[in-house]
Amino acid sequence: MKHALITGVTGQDGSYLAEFLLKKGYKVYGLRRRTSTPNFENVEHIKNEIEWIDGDLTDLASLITAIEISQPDEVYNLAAQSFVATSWPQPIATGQITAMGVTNMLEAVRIVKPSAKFYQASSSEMFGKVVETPQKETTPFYPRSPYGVAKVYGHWITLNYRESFNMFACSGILFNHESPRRGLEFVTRKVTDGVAKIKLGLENELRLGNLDAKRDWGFAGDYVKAMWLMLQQESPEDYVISTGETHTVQELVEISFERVGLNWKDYVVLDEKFVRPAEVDLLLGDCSKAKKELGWELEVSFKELVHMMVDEDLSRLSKQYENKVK
Ligand code: NDP
Ligand code: GDR
Repeated sequence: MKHALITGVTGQDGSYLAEFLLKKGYKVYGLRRRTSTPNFENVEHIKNEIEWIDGDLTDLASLITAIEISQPDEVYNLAAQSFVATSWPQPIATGQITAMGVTNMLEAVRIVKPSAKFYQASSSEMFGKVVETPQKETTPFYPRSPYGVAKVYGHWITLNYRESFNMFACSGILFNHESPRRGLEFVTRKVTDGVAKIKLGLENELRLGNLDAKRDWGFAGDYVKAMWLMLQQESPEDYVISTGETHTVQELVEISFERVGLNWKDYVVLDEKFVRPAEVDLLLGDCSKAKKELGWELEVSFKELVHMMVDEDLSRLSKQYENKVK
C-alpha cells in the first residue's frame, strides 16, 4: 500500500486529492493545523479514512515528525495562504507560509525520506503581468502580489532541491480551478453563493471589484488528477495545467445569474473595496505539454462548472432555509 502525505488537506484541492488517492488504495495522511473552530466541511465524509497529523508549514519540527510518522512515497504540498487579496494586508505571514513553508517541507523530506516524490502547488499567479499568451512552462514570471512573489520562491526552491539533491520534486503550475468546495471569498464561489442567496430572497445585491479581469477557470476535481500523474512519471518535471480558455469575471456573473433566471445588472454593485492594488489582467494557459506527456484531459467545461456551483449553492441554502422555517 502506497503512503501519501497531503498538506492543506482541509482545503478545496486537498479534499479532492484525498478522495482520489483513497479510491486508488493509498494510505492517506493529512497534515492539519490547529484551528479554534472546526473546519472539516470539505473532508467530513472521509474524515475517518484519513490518518491525521498535527503540524504547521511554519514549524519545521512538526513537518519532520509528519514525515517520520507517515513514511510517505508521495508528498503533496498544497498548504498555503492562498487568497491573493489577503497577501497585501498580510505579506509577511504569506511569505512565511507560502514561500518559506515550501523550504521547510522540502527540508523535512530531504532529512527524513529523500526518496519520497514531492509535488509543489505552483500557480499561474506567478505569470502576473502579461508577458506572453498563452502562458506556458517557459513563459517568464512577473508576479503582481505578495502571494505571487511567494509562489515564485516556492517554485524555484522546488526546482533547486531537484537539481541540488537529485530529489523527485516537481511543480504543477495550475491555473484557477474551482468547485462547490471553493472558499467563499474567491470570486467564483462569492458569485454563485451570492446568486443563490439573491434567488432565495436572502440578499438583494452582490458587491464585486474588477469585472474585466480574465481567468482560465477549470474544475478542481479534474486538476488533482494531474498532480498525481506528475508523480507517476519516470522523471520529475514541471507542467502547466489549464483549460486553454479565458473568460471575464463579467461572463462568470452573467452565466450565474442566467442559471436562476435573473438579470445580473439588477443586482451587481461595483465596490472599490474589492479592487486590488495591482491586478493580473489576463490568464490563459497552454497545457499541451501535460496533455502530451501525462495524457491529462479535462472533463468539465467552464459553463458546466458554473452551473454545478450555482446548483449546489442553491440546494445547500434551500435546505438550511427550510430547516430554519421548520
Ligand atoms: P485552500 O485555501 O482551499 O486550502 C489551503 C489549505 O492550506 C487549507 O487546508 C489550510 O488549512 C492550509 N494551510 C494554510 N496555512 C497553513 C499552515 N501554516 N500550515 C498548514 N496548513 C496550512 O487552497 P486550494 O485548495 O484552492 O489550493 C491548494 C494549493 O494550490 C494552494 O497552495 C494554492 O495556493 C495553490 N493553487 C491553487 C489554485 C486554485 O485555483 N485553487 C491555483 C494554483 C495554485 P486551514 O483549513 O487550517 O486554513
Ligand atoms: P485569484 O482568484 O486571485 O485569481 O487567485 P480570485 O477568485 O480571488 O480572483 C479572480 C479575479 O476576480 C477579480 N474579482 C474579485 N475577486 C474576489 N475574490 N472578490 C471580488 O469581489 C472580486 N471582484 C473581482 C479579482 O480581482 C481577480 O482578478 C486564485 C487563488 O486560488 C490562488 O491561490 C491561485 O494561485 C490562483 O487562483 C491561480
